[in-house]
Amino acid sequence: MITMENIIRDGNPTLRARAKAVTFPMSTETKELAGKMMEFLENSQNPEIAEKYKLRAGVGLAAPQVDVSLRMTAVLVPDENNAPLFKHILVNPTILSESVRMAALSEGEGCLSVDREIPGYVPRHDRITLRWYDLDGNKHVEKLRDYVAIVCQHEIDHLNGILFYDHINKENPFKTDPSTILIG
Ligand code: NB4
Ligand code: NI
Repeated sequence: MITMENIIRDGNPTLRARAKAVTFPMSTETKELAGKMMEFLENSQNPEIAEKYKLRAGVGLAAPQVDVSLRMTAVLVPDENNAPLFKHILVNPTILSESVRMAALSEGEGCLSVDREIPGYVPRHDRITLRWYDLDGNKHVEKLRDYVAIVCQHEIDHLNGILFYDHINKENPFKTDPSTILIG
């Protein structure tokens, strides 16, 4: 299983690299990695398991965070009843279109690869149209909004070597333009 020891931290050059596209058919090894990434998210959201293995809670995990420079990420966003609202392995995700309207999490963002807390709003597109492939190579296109859209943008940033704090306003971390909506 993936634990915090398998997650690389800010300073490791893999986190700043542009990850390579996954080619199809996917290897058994890469499919197994995808399964383990999703298992990590499930474990991290289970209070008993998270406590036992000292896992930080996560709603997303990108392959570069486990030092595999491939364009693949797991996303597990639960609803209020802890039922999966968005649960997908995104392979070669691409944002096809994005809203002009921006959104940011009111609590800011944290990253499993960044050990310190960095305060500030992270402006992202409020709505995106996302294309991705699943493990079998089937194409998916979905319109995503608000929280789910923000999580997917954080994960896609990892595939491009970008970390959340790159987006925070250096002079005034909590400054956003008036059209940015706050979520959560
Ligand atoms: C990715 C997120 C950071 C901001 C927003 C949030 C948590 C992460 C990083 C956007 C994407 C991981 C991947 C949380 C969390 C709310 C939902 C459900 C029940 C606990 C869980 C806690 F843990 N970020 N952590 N950070 N990353 N919400 N929640 N809750 O997930 O670095 O690149 O279980
Ligand atoms: Ni992250």
